[in-house]
Amino acid sequence: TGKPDWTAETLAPGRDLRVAVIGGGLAGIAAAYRLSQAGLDFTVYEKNPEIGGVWWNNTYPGCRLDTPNFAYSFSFAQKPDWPQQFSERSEVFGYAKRVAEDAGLRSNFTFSTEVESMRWDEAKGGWWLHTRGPEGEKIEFAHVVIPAVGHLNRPNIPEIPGQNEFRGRAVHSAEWPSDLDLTGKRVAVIGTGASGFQIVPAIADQVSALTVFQRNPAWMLSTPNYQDDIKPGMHWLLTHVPYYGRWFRFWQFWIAAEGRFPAITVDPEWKHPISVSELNEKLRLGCIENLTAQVGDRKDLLEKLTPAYPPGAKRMVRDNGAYVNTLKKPHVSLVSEKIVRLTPQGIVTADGAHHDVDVIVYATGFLAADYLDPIRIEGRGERVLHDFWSGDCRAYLGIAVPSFPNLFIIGGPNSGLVVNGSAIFTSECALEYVLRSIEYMLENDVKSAEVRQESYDAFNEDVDHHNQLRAWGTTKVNTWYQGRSGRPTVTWPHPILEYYKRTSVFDDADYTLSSRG
Ligand code: N01
Repeated sequence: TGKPDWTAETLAPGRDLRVAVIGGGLAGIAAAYRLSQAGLDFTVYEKNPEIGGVWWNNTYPGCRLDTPNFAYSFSFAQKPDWPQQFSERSEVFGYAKRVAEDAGLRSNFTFSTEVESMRWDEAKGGWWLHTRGPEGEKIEFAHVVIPAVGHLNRPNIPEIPGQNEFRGRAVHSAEWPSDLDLTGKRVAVIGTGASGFQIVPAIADQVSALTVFQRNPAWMLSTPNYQDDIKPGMHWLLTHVPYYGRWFRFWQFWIAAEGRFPAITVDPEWKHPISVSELNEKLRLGCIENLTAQVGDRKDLLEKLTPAYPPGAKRMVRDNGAYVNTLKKPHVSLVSEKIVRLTPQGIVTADGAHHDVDVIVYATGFLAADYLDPIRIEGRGERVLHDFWSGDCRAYLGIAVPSFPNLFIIGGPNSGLVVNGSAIFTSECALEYVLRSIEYMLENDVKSAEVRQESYDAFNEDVDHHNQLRAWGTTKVNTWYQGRSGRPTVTWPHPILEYYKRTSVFDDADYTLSSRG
């Protein structure tokens, strides 16, 4: 992806084309960067009081990247001096903030402002946005809207009987209170995905007792060096050798991440109760070997921590050994019994045990299935996006939806590299496509562009078919990348390069276009 070789003024002098971006996380910052390079008039609406999205929200102890930094950073703002391969939250947040500030983009952001609803206006060829911010409700107009809200922005707190009776403090991982002091407390962590996995070792030494409630274990991807400094000499190479950073990024995408792709691909001839192919089995056995070495004589842990689904069926966690070491500590216990209810003093599990706790940490993930909720989006013919999707979000290239003209999503449905890549990369690819769409609209005096149903259907058929050929498509296991029907709604099922290729061309044959004249 790169700087647009056009500006709004050169293509359509004097044309009023306003763009609204929803979300000021990393995808929103990338959008702001490119829109500003193209000289477009735009506003980014951000519900938080600060830039950064998930990196602003998530301040829980131990929060860090689980995708290598050089891949998880903007192509246009490469940073040669990441202190670690998998940086801590403050480092990533600081980077995002600096990129926006150095490019002078802050003034384009409207903070603490939520877009509550949007309605398409056929006559004007654009969207009315109802926003709520510090100055109350406002109605604003944009010709093009770019939602960049991500999938993981609304905490999921499961309903558990007796929840309101619990007298201690209960917090969600993504809403960590700055005044929460866990010193000497008995703490429960519910959930063992990426967040729980990072929180457990980070708080263990502070608390008097730690009980980890696991429903399904996550496969652990051995990453022994994620807390170490980057290898000696690396900073020098990145700073002094021309294009070394680009080469290194390429290596991380196409060799390290893409290299994992065959191991998550289903072999229809392969018959095994858990794994989906020979390479997947190799990966599974490698993970088990690593786990076996870590648990030592704690065979009870080996049994509890070994997943009964293939690796890659849901996101694997980055493991530097700290999690299992923590579980082995005398004041830490791992409970795999089902939680049945809460009491004023703690948690009751299916075996009848009562676990007394002072604090419950819900590391229970996000409401990802209702993508773009709670924004009510009413398109052409009064079609409402969430009714149209019914919990199964879809979009052509993850970007465009029939009946919703001039609405271009980045980081949208089925564009995510959740097992083998970086969300920033696919967001930048989608953004490149959106910029090409706007370029086309300006060049051809287009008022509205609505993706054709046939292109949308063909795209969805293709992703649905190919998702079934991946470990996450064939396995019935809970993940945040399924819609309500169990259909994978987040994952891009092809190699990384394929998304880059498909988003590098805007084909007007995919759209119904109306002109301004
Ligand atoms: O959420 P999750 P997360 N009772 O949905 C359990 C990104 N991320 O916040 O597996 C008991 O993965 C649930 O159990 P099960 C990353 O992409 C990145 O951890 O469904 N347990 C699971 O264990 C990640 O994939 C970083 O059976 C319940 C856990 O809660 C995504 O965010 C760091 C339950 C939820 O796991 C989400 O991660 C953190 C219930 N009723 C997160 N309901 C980086 O480092 C749910 N669970 C970049």
